[in-house]
Formats: sequence, C-alpha cells, structure tokens
Amino acid sequence: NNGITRPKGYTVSWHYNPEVEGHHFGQTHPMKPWRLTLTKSLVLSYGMHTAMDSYLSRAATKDEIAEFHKDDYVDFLSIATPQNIYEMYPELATGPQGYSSAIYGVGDDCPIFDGLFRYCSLYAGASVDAARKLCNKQSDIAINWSGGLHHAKKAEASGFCYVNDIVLAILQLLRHHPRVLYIDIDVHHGDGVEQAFWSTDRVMCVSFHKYDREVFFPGTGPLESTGPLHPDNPGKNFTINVPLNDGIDDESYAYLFQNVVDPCIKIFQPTAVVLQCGADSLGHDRLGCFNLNIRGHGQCVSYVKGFGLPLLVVGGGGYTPRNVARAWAHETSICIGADSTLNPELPDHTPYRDAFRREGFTLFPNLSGWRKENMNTKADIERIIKHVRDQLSTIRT
Ligand code: ZLM
Ligand code: CA
Ligand code: ZN
Repeated sequence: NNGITRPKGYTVSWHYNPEVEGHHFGQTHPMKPWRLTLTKSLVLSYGMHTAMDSYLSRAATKDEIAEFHKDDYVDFLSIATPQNIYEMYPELATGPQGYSSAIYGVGDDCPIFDGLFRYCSLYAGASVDAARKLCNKQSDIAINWSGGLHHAKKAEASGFCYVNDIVLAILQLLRHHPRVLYIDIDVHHGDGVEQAFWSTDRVMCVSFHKYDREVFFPGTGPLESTGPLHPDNPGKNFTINVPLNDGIDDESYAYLFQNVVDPCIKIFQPTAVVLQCGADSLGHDRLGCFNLNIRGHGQCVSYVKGFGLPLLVVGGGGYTPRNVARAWAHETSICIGADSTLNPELPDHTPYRDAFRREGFTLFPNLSGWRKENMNTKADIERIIKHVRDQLSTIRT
C-alpha cells in the first residue's frame, strides 16, 4: 500500500459513515455529498486507512443535537419531508423562489430533501464521536470529512448547513478541555460557530474568508468584528476575523495563516484545536474565488498539526468535487505523516478514477492563476497581521 505505515507516537482516527453519500440536495444544488465518495475512494486506494483507526460513525441522537439546537427546530428537522413540508407550512409555497426562508431558514440554499434528518444526524454523529475520541485520548488527530457545516444556527438552517456539527463537537471538547481554538479556512465566514461562542473566553474562533458585505455570503466577518463590545463580557476580543479579497495565492495565504495562527496559539494557549478545512478556498471552485492549490491548502493542516495539540479535522464547503477529494485525501496523508511518501500520480485501481481525468490523474493539478487575479496587497496582509497582534495583546489567559 504505497509504503504507508501507522504514524509513530500518535493515533489518527477517521470517522465516517458511507450512508451520508447517498443524500441529494437536488439536481443542480452545488452541495454534492458525492464528493465524499470520491474522497474515500482516494483515501482507500492510497491505502491510508491502514494507518488510521477507522470508525463507522453512528447517527447523533436528537438529544445530542439539542445540546446546541432548539428543541422545536430539531423536531422540525426530524419530521419535515418534501411531501409534508407544504402541508405543515402552506406559507412556504408562496415564497419568492420555491419557499420563503422565514421557516427555520428553509429555502433554495437549504432545501428539505429525502432523508434530511438522517443525513444531518450522521455527519453530526461523526463529529461528536471524533471529539469524544480526542477527549478520552484514544485519538490525537480525529478526522470527519463529512462535517464542518459552520453556518447552522441554534434554530435556523443556513448556507447548506442544518445542524452545526462543529458547535456540537466543541461542546464535547469543552467537557474536558479548558480552551478550544477553532480555525476555519473555508472561503465563507464561519458565522454559526462564531455566534455560538461569541460570549465565551473558552473558545477562540478564527475564520479566514472572502469578505464583501454586499455580495458574498454570509456578509459577516469584518476585521473589526472581534466579540462583544461590553468590557465585562468574557468573549470580548476572543473572535478573530480575517477578511480577504478575491484571488489570494498560496504564498500570501500561508504567510498570513502562520502569522495569525501562531500568536493565537501562543497567547490563547488552547488545549485542543478544531480545524475546518472547507475546500471551496481552492482555485477553480464553483462557488469560491481564491487561488489556492492543494498544497497551499494542505499547508494550513501541516502547520496546525505541528503544534502537537489534540486536533479535530473537519470538512466543510467545496464545490468542485474532484478537487475537494484531492485536497482532503492529501490532508489525510498529512495527518498520518505520509504526505512525502504518496505518489502524486493517482493509483490505477482508484474507483471513479475517470472523475480525475480532466487534470490528468494527479493529486496536485495547477489550480492557481488565470481565473482570478490576487486582489490582496502586501499592505492588506500586513494590516490584518498587525490588527490581530494588537487585538491579542488585550487578552490574558
Ligand atoms: N440563492 N440551486 C456556503 C453556502 C453559500 C444567498 C443567493 C439560492 C449558492 C447557490 C441552490 C438549485 C459553506 C447566498 C443564492 C439560489 C439566496 C450561495 C440551489 C446555486 C444554487 O443552483 C442552485 C436550484 C443554489 C445555491 C448557487 N448559494 C451559491 N452561494 C450562498 C450560500 C456553505 O461552504 O460555507 C459550508 C458548507 N447563498 O448567497 C442567496 C443569498 C439564495
Ligand atoms: Ca472561513
Ligand atoms: Zn464555504
């Protein structure tokens, strides 16, 4: 199996249930659970599963989901079907496009599809299981590529996310860990996680994202948004936002990422880290606008892994499925310490290998350049780093 062996001195666990792959948001909806089939295909064909503890994740229970979400919202998710939704809420039928989002955020972004609650409980169950493995020290790095759904709110679906598995996982980690650092490299702002932990000094949320209040979803996450303003609120300054323009490249991203994350770890001193690896920050993403390559994206994972803290790695966005699979397979190899061993040429026996034909069966196609120019200047990057340093200088742990 490509010379892959178990990592020395630490344990990596992979939490997954193939049942998630069978769910469909709708014909032309950009979120494709099938990208997880492709990811698994690469992980298995490279033999990376032999270096990890693999767990078939179970569905999270309604009670587990209700640790964050409102009971009536959980009930709603558990009973809504494409067949009964208009009977339950006739108002939905009169909305502008399909149905109005007045009811728990349901709409074109977050449709009610067959098996919705099963899908949500499975990806959430995997994140909760992964967090528990870290808590009881059976795992040092726990991976759930089906999770990372950072926009879901207490009683509202948003941006393709219904249940916030990240919040549920962090709540588990907080049972054993005094401080959790959350880092989000999805091209979108991690607003749901930020909102959930806005008023606490036990979770520091750091999101890197495209920011344009008017036109780019969700429109939140400016540099100045750093937590509650009231001086007595413990959450003040424990939120870090890194707003970016189109086209950021590997080099500027790595420089910025390291210069933001390093002081966060030095000053906040987390005892566990959650890394959301949304792959829509890659170049050539259907919804994204950055210029990162697979290696540039993966460098964030390597860098965070280097701190040696208990680490929960989750997926997130990613709308060009073959590149999502390449990124997450590469990042799995980083977690098990096999990235330098892997042959960049995809194994011959990879299932669905033809999906990777366009870029020539390599793990590292060129995804940068030509589509978006880098609109982030050196001065923009330095201004962000200075702002973060100044902000961190105000907190004490
Ligand atoms: N319309 N269909 C990222 C979540 C991004 C809000 C504009 C819906 C789409 C998009 C849905 C088939 C993560 C918005 C969009 C059209 C109001 C967004 C259904 C195409 C389609 O063809 C589509 C009918 C759909 C949705 C495009 N939605 C592109 N961008 C964002 C949400 C989630 O990656 O961060 C984590 C998983 N929504 O811009 C609208 C304002 C709804
Ligand atoms: Ca982000
Ligand atoms: Zn996204």
